[in-house]
Amino acid sequence: MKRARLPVALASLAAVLAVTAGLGLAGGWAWLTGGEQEDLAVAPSAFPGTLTIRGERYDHDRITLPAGIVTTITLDNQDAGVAHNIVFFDFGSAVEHGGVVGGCLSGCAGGGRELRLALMEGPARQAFTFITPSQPGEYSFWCDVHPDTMVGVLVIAASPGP
Ligand SMILES: [Cu+2]
Repeated sequence: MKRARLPVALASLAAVLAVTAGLGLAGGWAWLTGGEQEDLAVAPSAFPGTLTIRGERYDHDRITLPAGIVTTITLDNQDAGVAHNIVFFDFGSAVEHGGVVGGCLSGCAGGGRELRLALMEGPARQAFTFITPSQPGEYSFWCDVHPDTMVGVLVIAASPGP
């Protein structure tokens, strides 16, 4: 029964994303993560792909993605005249971290593999493509300039069982 309902859930999800794209993604994401999780089996990969910064805040403080996939996130800094970036840490909190996550394929600072973007003064956008960590768990992220207020967690979901 669950499998038969999946296409409906996908269609609903697409509709929700289409609608929320014009209304502000934060509300849509809250709706997606607030309930209906049993039907929305695709929710772990439903992050809309753009992380917006406004008023020295990320519009998502929790990004859930599957393990070991190639994905692209666009960082959209809308704070005019204010420099921001994003960096992802290996484990633990942003304060007690174990180093920067690797796996960046393009768009990261200095062309390196570390998942750290160069500081950019808004308004500006930067897309970066990376391989998500293979190890499920929580990876903190922050802005190097505002580590007290601009923090969040990248949740790497375990791959679904057979
Ligand atoms: Cu910042």
